Amino acid sequence: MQLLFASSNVNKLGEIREMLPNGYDLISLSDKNFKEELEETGETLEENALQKARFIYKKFKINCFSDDSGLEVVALDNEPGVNSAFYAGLPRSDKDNMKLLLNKMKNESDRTACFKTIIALIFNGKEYLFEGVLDGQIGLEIAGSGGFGYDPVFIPDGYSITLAEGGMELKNRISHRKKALNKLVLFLNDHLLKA
Ligand code: ITT
Repeated sequence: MQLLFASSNVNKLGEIREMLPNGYDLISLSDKNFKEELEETGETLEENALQKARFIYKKFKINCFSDDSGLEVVALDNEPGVNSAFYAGLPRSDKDNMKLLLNKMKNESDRTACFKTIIALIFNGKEYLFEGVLDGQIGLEIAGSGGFGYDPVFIPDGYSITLAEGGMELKNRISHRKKALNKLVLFLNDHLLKA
């Protein structure tokens, strides 16, 4: 069965393809020759993920899913959330985003935060949401060079190093994205068994 991933991000595509059960053929927006940027105008990760999946489902009429992720910091009322990618404005810069975050957090003792991924799936016309959360703390300074985004300032619960210091092996094992993906794969496996 064909399953369309509403993203052009090749790293995510490769990761998901490796995890999917045999009965699914994962295709991307590039396979459909679709090159436009998908709109994300929602106020929550759920709204954005659904917005992208609905748009793509309407256009191509095949089972599809999309994802949206972000960092939520308790002391900042769950900022940057949906604004994670462009927190410090344009041009998009991970360094500037982290500097802004650390600055806003400089007098905060509660450094609780989490990374969250929402996957929206439209499967045989029905909508499903899968959530993955990684709990942790915002560090006092930027540390490590692995990963991307806010990895150098995020210390997962149970660890004393940032995700950027832990490297891809740690990230792929415990990440929010992996957890949401696991739930999607369980759902798809279940459907293959029932088919
Ligand atoms: P797309 O092209 O697929 O939209 P993206 O980089 O915008 O990729 P997401 O929507 O998944 O990625 O995440 C939005 C932002 O949230 C991302 O740019 C980072 O700043 C932050 N983020 C998400 N997942 C992260 C992770 O695993 N580690 C560090 N930062 C992350």
